Amino acid sequence: MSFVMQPHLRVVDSAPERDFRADMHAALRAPRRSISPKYFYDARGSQLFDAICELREYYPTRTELALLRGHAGEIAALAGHDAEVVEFGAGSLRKVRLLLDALDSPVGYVPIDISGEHLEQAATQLRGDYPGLAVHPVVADYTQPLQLPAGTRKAGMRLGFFPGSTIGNFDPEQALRFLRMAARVLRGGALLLGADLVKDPAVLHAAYNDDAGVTAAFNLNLLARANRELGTDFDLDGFAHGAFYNSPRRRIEMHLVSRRAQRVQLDGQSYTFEEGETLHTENSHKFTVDGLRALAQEAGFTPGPVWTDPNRLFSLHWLVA
Ligand code: AVJ
Repeated sequence: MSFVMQPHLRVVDSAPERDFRADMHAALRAPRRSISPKYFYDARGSQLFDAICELREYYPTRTELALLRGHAGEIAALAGHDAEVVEFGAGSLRKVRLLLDALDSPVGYVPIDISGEHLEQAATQLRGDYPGLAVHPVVADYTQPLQLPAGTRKAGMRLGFFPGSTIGNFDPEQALRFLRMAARVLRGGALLLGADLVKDPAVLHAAYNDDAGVTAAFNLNLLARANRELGTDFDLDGFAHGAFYNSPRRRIEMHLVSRRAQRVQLDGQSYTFEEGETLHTENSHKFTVDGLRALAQEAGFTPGPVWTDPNRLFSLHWLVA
């Protein structure tokens, strides 16, 4: 590719950086532009996401934490002793700590994440706090077919953990593919899955259009990251945060909306944006309890207990693999 030849560019030879560059080219070339939300999560983006989780308007994190706390005993009973926890994405340590604290002598923790740096940090912290726990991080993209290290000796069930409604970032077909893969690697065990629920669109709208503008900053950080890592020249003032509920498709869509006609350069190529043209940065699908259970069943799980909060904002599913 031509960009390798450009001496003014800092070329970091890592798979994630190459993917970001290739995916940004593909996004900018396409007539309807979209890029994976996985690129939100550089160091700055992860910080902003943590700030989102604290927002008054953003109910998913605190609701799910309350469900985990409130049903820790039932979850522990279902998991039995000596479980090995496999987390898809090394997300917030807070959630997995709650789970590990609830479980009866968990023997292993296998976090899977595309960011090796993020994984190492998570692993080091957990090793310090859970001396008896075998922590085996796996650097991988869990949207791709996956091999896990052989189960820990004397382990009980393999318990998958996929909190935060991250499953909502997938299209329905991708979600099915992910769940099929999860059912395969967890066979004989179970998956504990968090899924955000369909609800009053005004509540959803507020959660992705917070008054403090943190979600807007999170969305725009994608362009700032591209400028830092890929050498693009996105004008951050030239784009606006756009988030709306697409009700037929039951999803929040986030876009970066061009405020005017403009050009962006990447690796010597110039791309134009018309006023109002967007780069689609995220889908966040919402589920019904029955819809999620049907999807899991289609993927090879046997749906078990479901826990929801009194306002039915969020759901936590026990799915037998
Ligand atoms: C981490 C994907 C579940 O979709 O709600 C938060 C990410 N985007 N605010 C979500 C997000 C905007 C979040 N997930």
